[in-house]
Amino acid sequence: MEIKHAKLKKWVHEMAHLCKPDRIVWCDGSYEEKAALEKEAVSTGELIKLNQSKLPGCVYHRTAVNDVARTENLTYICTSKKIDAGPTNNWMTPKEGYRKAGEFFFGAMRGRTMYVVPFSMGPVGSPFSKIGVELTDSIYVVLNMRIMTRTGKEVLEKLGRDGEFTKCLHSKADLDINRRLILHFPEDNAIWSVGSGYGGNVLLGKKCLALRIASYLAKKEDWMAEHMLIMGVEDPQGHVSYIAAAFPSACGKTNLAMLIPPKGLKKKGYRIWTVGDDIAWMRVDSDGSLWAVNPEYGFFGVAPGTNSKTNPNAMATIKSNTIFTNVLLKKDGTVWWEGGDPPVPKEGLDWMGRPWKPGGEKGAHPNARFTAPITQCPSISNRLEHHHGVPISAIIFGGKRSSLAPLVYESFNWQHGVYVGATMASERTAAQFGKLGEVRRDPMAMLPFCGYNMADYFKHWLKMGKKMARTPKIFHVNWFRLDEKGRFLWPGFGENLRVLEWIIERCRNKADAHRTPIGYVPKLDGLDLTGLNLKKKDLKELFAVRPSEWMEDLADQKKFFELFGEKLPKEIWQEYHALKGRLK
Ligand code: GTP
Ligand code: SPV
Ligand code: MN
Repeated sequence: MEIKHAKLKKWVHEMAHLCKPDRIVWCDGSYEEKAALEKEAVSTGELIKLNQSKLPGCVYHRTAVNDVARTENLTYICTSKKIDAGPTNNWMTPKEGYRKAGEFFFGAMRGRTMYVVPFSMGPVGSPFSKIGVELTDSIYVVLNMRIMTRTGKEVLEKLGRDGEFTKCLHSKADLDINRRLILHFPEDNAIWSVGSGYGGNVLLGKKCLALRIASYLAKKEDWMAEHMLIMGVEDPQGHVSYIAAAFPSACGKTNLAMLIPPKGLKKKGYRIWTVGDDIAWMRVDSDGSLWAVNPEYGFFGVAPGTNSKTNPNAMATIKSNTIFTNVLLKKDGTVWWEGGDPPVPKEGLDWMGRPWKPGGEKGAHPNARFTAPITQCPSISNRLEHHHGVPISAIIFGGKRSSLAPLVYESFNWQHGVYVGATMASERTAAQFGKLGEVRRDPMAMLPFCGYNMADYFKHWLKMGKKMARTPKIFHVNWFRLDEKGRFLWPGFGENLRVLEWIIERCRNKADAHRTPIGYVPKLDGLDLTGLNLKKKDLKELFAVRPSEWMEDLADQKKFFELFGEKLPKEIWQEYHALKGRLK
């Protein structure tokens, strides 16, 4: 392959000089290349070929035992000034970052191949897409990037002789957690990740580029990069409303994006179209509305809990050409996970490769994942390749809250909605290292993904609202409220469409609501609950807004907001005091 981009060639050469690979391979994205890479990875044990008659094109991978989720404590924003990273990010100067990680990268690819993977986030050639080039010594990463992004020759052609690209360097090195760093250099448009082989740490187009670097670019260039699913809800008249929803990691984005209507609502004629399940890039278009594209091209979804009842579209998507990571490997060369389709296998090898039998430890890691092409999803939207994306009618924030937040509420206006997003909180899941279940503040589900000072990020949200002729309405949902016995009050999954129906009707001024201190909540008979056996008492509890609990939450919000000092926009404090006033 002839490389016309002089800067790219020079950078690849310099990085090879640092990492010292035995050889450099430029990936062209061809089918032959994929087959050869798979063959090599199978020969070294990096991948296991699954049963090709039952799971055609599927392979299996296990990560190192200490490398199963994003390591937020080792993730840094490297800017010249600390204030630009803000109080919620780990920070180093670029100089220190390059030096520290440089030591780990030095010679790390000896005896290995360095693969050069050009990729496009967003359709190749769309004016809203961004190009990156990832250098990696992991075939697993190359194969995942081929699914998660648009890769190959066309991307290099698009880049031309001098196109802008994000420089992404990855080496698994020796997978040592003490020599692991995930560094972002927004001022240089560069990412360095070393010492890990886990998805979010190493598929550099995803969280690192499409959120951390992109959020920084978006602020500069007046657009938004968000941790949001995008879905179309087609109503019985055939009108499709598009929704973008931000939930923290492992809080239900993939599931909502692929929802299948429950019986009662299907009869009415609802249908869901999936645009994206994790990341949204949004701009104000010439019509003054907010438009969104999904920069990714695949799903890197949580396997446990996924089955033909909870998410039939996901199950159909992962029947072929899928990479399974850290799930249970069955005797017949197929896979399973906790909360997967029955029957529970009688035996198998667990995610660490040890013999497994039911009743003991988990067979799959709770953060086990599948990587699957988005084009295989039965509910895929026909707007996927559309360069302008889809117009957004509603933005939804949500988290895992076992109490406090009602099933759904609507903010009073954009500024109040930004405050609702900024005060999001959620219980910690298996998607990141740390104590499970602990409630942490996670504004807009972006706490681990905002590439700059979050106070400036709130300012940016407020500013974007002013740029729009029509702002989407902003809602908050909570599928995870518990009863006194610790059971979910709301059945969730497909039934969530009942809440989406109310949301869309609110956007069209067609549904009634009840004004509470925190926002508009549906009336008790406001949701269509046909076919659901929900007790009146539980429904009341789902919609309950308790001022004393909210006052406690306000105290926690205050502590969080004070981290930002003078930088926090005054509008956020305004909304905080207004809510306090309404609660009294
Ligand atoms: P990331 O890929 O980490 O960003 O996660 P995500 O937000 O896409 O989460 P996902 O849809 O994969 O769901 C994570 C877990 O939440 C799974 O175990 C689901 O079974 C569970 N879940 C999803 N939706 C619901 C729901 O409506 N109710 C309940 N109770 N659980 C849900
Ligand atoms: C998340 O943790 O939010 C994910 C998975 O979507 S990862 O790519 O690992 O970040
Ligand atoms: Mn995510």
